[in-house]
Formats: sequence, C-alpha cells, structure tokens
Amino acid sequence: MGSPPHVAVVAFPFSSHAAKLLMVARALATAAPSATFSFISTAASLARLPAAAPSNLRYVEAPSGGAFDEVGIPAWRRMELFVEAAEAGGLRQALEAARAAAGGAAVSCVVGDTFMSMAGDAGVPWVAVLTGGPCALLAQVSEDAIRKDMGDHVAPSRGDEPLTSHPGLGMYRVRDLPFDMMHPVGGGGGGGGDGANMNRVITTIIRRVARRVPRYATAVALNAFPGLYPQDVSAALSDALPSALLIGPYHLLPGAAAPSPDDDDPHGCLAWLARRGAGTVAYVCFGTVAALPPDELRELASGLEASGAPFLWSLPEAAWPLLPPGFLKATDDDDSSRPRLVVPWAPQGAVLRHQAVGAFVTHSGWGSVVEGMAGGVPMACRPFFGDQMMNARDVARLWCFGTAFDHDTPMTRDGVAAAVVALLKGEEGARMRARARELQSRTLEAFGPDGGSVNNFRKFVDIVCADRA
Ligand code: U2F
Repeated sequence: MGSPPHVAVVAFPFSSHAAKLLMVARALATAAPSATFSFISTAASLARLPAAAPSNLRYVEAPSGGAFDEVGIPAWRRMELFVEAAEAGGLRQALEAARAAAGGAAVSCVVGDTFMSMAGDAGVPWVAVLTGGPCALLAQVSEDAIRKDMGDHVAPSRGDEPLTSHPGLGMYRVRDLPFDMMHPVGGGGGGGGDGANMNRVITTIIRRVARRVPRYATAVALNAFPGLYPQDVSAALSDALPSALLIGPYHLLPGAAAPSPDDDDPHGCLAWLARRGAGTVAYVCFGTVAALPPDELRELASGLEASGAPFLWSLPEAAWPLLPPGFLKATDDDDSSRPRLVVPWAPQGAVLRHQAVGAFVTHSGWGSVVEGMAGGVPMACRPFFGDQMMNARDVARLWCFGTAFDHDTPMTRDGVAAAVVALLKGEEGARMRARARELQSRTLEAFGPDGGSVNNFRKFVDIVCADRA
C-alpha cells in the first residue's frame, strides 16, 4: 500500500473550461477524502473561481501563468502563448509547484482538461475531462476519414450533405462540423481578424486533442449520461474512445456545486423570476466567448420584445450600449406589461431549474445544453463556432427539445419572436416541452440509485485514485 494519491487537476484557463473542471475536481475530492487534489490554473483564472472546497482540494497557481492573463493581449494570442509554454515545459513546472505545495508528495495522476493534451507526456497517468460536445470530439477523431471522403475543400453547395458514411455522425451535415471544410481556416479571405485567429488556434489545439486523447489518456470523462445517445452513436463513441466514461452532467455530480451556488446572484435574477408565472420567461445567454455582431444583437433585442414574453438576458455590460434606444429603461420594471431583466451575469444553473423559465435562447455551448436539459427547458440554439453547430443539431434533431438557427445566417427580429413564442406556447412547443421534461427525468435518473453516471463516476474515481506505488 503506497502513500495516499496526490492528484493534479490541470485546468485550461480560458472561457468556462476551468469552472467545469472544478466541478469534476470537487466531486472527486468529495468522493476520495483521503486523497489530495491540487487544482492548477493561472492566477486570473483562479481569481474568477469560488474559494476551493472541500478541504482536500487546494488551488495551485501555475508558475509564470501571469503572462497569459494580460488583458491587453487578444484572447486567441494568450491561448496560443499559454499552450506553447505548457508544451515547452510549463506543465512540468506546474506539476512541480503542486508537489511542493503538497509537502513533497509526488503527483500520482493528472486529471486534465482535454485541451491540456500535453499532459499525455507528463510521465504519470493522464485522465482527460472533455467539456465540449462528445459528438464533436467523435468528428474530430474522424477528421482524416471525413476529409478523405469529402475532400479538403468542399463546395458550399454540398454543405447540407449528411455524413452518413461515418459511424455515429449520420445525423450531422458537412456544415455542422467543428472544422471548416467549406471555408478552410487560413484559406480564401480568412486571413487576419480575431475570429479567424481564434479559429486557427482552437483548430490546432483540437487536432492535438483528437490525436492524443485516444492514444494517451488512461480514461476520458464525457459530460453526458449513459443512454443519452442512440445505440449507433454510443457504439461509435466507444469505438473511437474506448476508455470514455459518461459521468455527466458534471454540475449534478455529488459535491460538484460550489458551497452556496444559488447565493451567487448579485443581480437578483432569482427574486425577479419568483415574481413570474410558471413557464412564461425566456432566458437568453450566449455563454462566455460568443458575441453577436451589433446588428444581430439589435434584431435579437427587438425579437425578444416582439415575442411579448418576459425575458431575462445575461449579456456582458460592454454590449449594452449596442441595444436599441430605451431598451434598458424598462429593465427591472415590475409594473411594465413587458417585464425584462438584463444582467451582466446570471446564476444559470439555478435560473434553468427555476419553474418560471420556459425557454432558453442559447449559443448551444455544451455546458448550456446539458444545463438546459437538466432543467427540462426547451431551447432555441444560435450556434457560432466549434462544437456548437453539432450541439444545436443534437438539440433540434436528435433529442427534439428545441429549434436551431443557421450559424451562417444572422437571426432576425421575426425569427427570434417566432422561436420564442413556439417554445413557450403552441402545439409544436408542447411537443418540445414534453421532450425537455422527459430528458430532464432521464438526466436525474442517471444520478439516482444505481444511475448510469453515478456508477461510471465510481469507476472514474477508482482510476484516478488507483494505488500506483
Ligand atoms: C465554450 O463555451 P462557453 O463557455 O461559452 O459556454 P458553455 O459550455 O455553455 O458554458 C458556459 C458556462 O457559464 C455559465 C453557464 C455554463 O456553465 O452556466 N454561465 C453562467 O452561469 N452565467 C452566465 O451569465 C453565463 C454563463 C465554447 F464556446 C463551447 O463551444 C464549448 O461547448 C464549451 C465547452 O466547455 O466551451
């Protein structure tokens, strides 16, 4: 019998990745109280997270991480610098820092975000945690085969072709893929610009993930529950990722939540929702990275107004001046016949569980998809990039609890109003609401006695904390 495990949990310090990894870290630390967990991220990323808990989980600042936190540098460049530095020895230094902080206890296992795929070379077992959509990873792992089949440059007119000859991907179209074969990155007029650069950086990271996870990860956690996918998709996922364990949604894992997550509501969203009728409110949020172009933002704003539904909109404050004149005046006005609340941040998990919320307008980031599913809320998806197009397809076509806008076409006022009204009222909406409720019960069952995610999480803990002396 060796010494108790010392597990280094290595975050990818951008967007909401670290917050999701923290959910898994908390759940692990709760399930394995005799093990020590060092949660490694940059100073700025750690400062955005709630205090570390439980007591066997401590935060460790990645050495020299500060350089990647500088606000003056564009996000894509900080990401690029960060990954290059981590590949060139930064991860090893961080593991040394964790060892020092744990009184010299050697790291026995690295639990790392899939984006930190250099952890495959760390010399200890790497257990990967995927925060994005599982089928997007499946597509990424199948990228070479898809390119062989379709060619590297697919004419936009073929964008609607389904990927039927690729196991588990038959439901998606070429235009849904997380890598762009119709307007290749760096080709055509893609050139500069923050969007194109971000795409390039993420594509490079993800190609490494797709190569390294199947080869080097001892196990990979997926943020979904067993039985969520139809048989053919599950089989394709297990073929491509034999060590995959479906343990999600991560936010429902026992111990995953911050000590008092619902108190984190500085803008009074929950109190505002408490004054609204059941299933009447549209909640709007596009996650932590996606930003609507100004014209589309205004269309969305007018569409929400035109829907006639009360709405709660989480929108970064920097975008508020772009809203139509007078739009914010009615904010928080309970007597208004068109109540709305616009806030810079909402406690989304609690909002989606609130009985007043009847529709979710989202960018279909994977975290939002599973949180909406767990809340039983039907969604209108407006995907932007990466896995979001496939996630939107999952919502609208696979699980049928929502609708999807096209990612190439900006939303219009009428389109938004129609989507919101359809989800909140009417016959088609009734079917989607019923599907959302059914998915909610299946999600919760996965965490009940003998539930699929709970059983897989036990296996996950055993792998992470295995005695490797
Ligand atoms: C990237 O996604 P995002 O971070 O933009 O979006 P989500 O995966 O949906 O996660 C957003 C999280 O932030 C929380 C919300 C989610 O857990 O509950 N949140 C909140 O609590 N309050 C707010 O006002 C706003 C957000 C990427 F863009 C996606 O394509 C990927 O699927 C995703 C994978 O991690 O990362």
